Amino acid sequence: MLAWPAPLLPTLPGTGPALKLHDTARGEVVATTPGRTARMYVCGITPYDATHLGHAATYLAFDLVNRVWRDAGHAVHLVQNVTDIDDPLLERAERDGEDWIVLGMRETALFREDMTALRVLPPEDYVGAVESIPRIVQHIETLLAEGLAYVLDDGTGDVYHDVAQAPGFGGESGLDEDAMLEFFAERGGDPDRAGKRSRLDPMLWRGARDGEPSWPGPRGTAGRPGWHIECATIALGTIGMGFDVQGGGSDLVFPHHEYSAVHAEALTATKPFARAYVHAAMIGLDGEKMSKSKGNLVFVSRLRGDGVDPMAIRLALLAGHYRTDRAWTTELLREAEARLDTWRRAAALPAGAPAGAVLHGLRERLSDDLDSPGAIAVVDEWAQRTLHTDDGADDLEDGAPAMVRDAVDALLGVALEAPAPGPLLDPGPRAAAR
Ligand code: 5CA
Ligand code: ZN
Repeated sequence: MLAWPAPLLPTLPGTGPALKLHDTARGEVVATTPGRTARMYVCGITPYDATHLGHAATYLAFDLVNRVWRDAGHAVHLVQNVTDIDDPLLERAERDGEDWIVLGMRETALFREDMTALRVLPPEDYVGAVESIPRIVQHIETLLAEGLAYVLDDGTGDVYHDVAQAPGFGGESGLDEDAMLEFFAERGGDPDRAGKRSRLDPMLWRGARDGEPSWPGPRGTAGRPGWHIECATIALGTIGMGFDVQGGGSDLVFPHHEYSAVHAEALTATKPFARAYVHAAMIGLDGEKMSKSKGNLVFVSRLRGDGVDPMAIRLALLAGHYRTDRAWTTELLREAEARLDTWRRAAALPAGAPAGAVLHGLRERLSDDLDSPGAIAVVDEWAQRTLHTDDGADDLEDGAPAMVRDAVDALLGVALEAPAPGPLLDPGPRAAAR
C-alpha cells in the first residue's frame, strides 16, 4: 500500500545516545541495541473510526523511537500494517450499510492525512492484510503440515494454532492463565468455542460464512485470515525475525502481540520474534479509555477541521509520558497551544539562549525511555530564557533559535515555522461531515 509523504528531517550536529525503552516481556527499561538499520513493526489501524487521539498518541510515541534512533545514527526500517479485513471492520460496514472495502479505503486515506499533518515519519513498508492473504495462507499450510495447527472438526473449516506446543507461549505478556482468558474473551478471542484443543488457542483461518468475503485458503478451504497471523506474516515478509521493537498500545499486549510472536516463532523455529515489546498507555476521555466500542472518540481530523494546529495536538499528546494512562482534555490542548505560541515567538528571534544545552537536553531526555515531558521542559526553559532577556541573560547566541528549531523538529517532530496549510493538510469535507 501507499504510505504517506515524509516530513523533512533536519540533520543535527553530532549524534544522540543509544535509546532505552521499556520492554513488556522483561518488565524493565532496557537499552535497544539495533544494528546499522533498526527494525521496528508498529501495529496499524483497523480502518474505521480513524484517527482518534488514542491512535494518534500511540503512533506519536513510536515516531519518537524512530526519530531518536535516526539521531543516534541508525537507518530505520519501519513496518506498519492495515487490518483491512477483520470482524470489527465487517461489523461496522454492516451496521452502516456500507461496502467494507470502501469503508477501509476511506478511513485509511483519512489516517494518512492525519499522520501527514502530525508529521509522523511514514513506514518504509505499509502493508494491508488483504494483499498479504496468499503469504498468510502459505504460513497456515506450514503450521498444519507440521502438526502445530489443526482444523476444527465441525465443518466450518476454521483453523487454530495449538499453543500447547508453543514453548514460548506467555513470554511476551507474562500473564497468568486467568488473566489471559479474560483478555482473550474481551479482545476478539473465543475461549468457549467447542472442539478447540485448548481454550487459549487462537484462530488462524476462519472458513467462509454466508455473506462474508472470502479468499482461497489452506487445504482449499475458502475463508479469511485471523488477526495475529496477519501481523506475524507481514513482519516476517519485511523485517524478519529478531527485529528490535514490536510496538502498539497496551491493549495489544495480550492476546495480539503474544500470538503474533508465538505464530512467527513456530513458523521459523527460532526466537525471538521481537527483541523488545513496547507498549503505549491508553488515552481516555471523561474517565474512560477512548475506544471505538465506547464511542467516546475525539478525532484528529475533527480538531483540524475546527482549525486546531496539528503541532498543538502533537505537543498536547507528548506532554504526558507514553507509559502513563492519561486523559484528553480541552485544557491540555489550550496549554499546548500556549506553549507552541511561546516556542514559536522565541524560535523566530535572531538570537537566543545557547542552543547546545537544548540539543543535549532533548537527546538525554528522549533517549531515556522517551521522556517527552522532560524534553518539553528543556525547550520551555530555553524559550523563557530567550524571551526574558531583561533578567540578566547576557549569554545570547546569534543563530541559537534556528538551531533549536531544527532540534525540536528532528527530535520532537514539532515544526516551529508558522503552519503552511497545503492541500494535504486540508481535512476537507470528510472531517466536517463527522
Ligand atoms: N489493527 C489492530 C492492530 S494490528 C488495531 O489494534 N487497530 S486499532 O485501530 O484498534 O488500534 C490502532 C492502534 O491504536 C493500536 O496500537 C492500539 O493499541 C492503539 N490504541 C487504540 N485505542 C487507544 C487509546 N485509547 N489510547 C492509546 N492507544 C490506543
Ligand atoms: Zn498487529
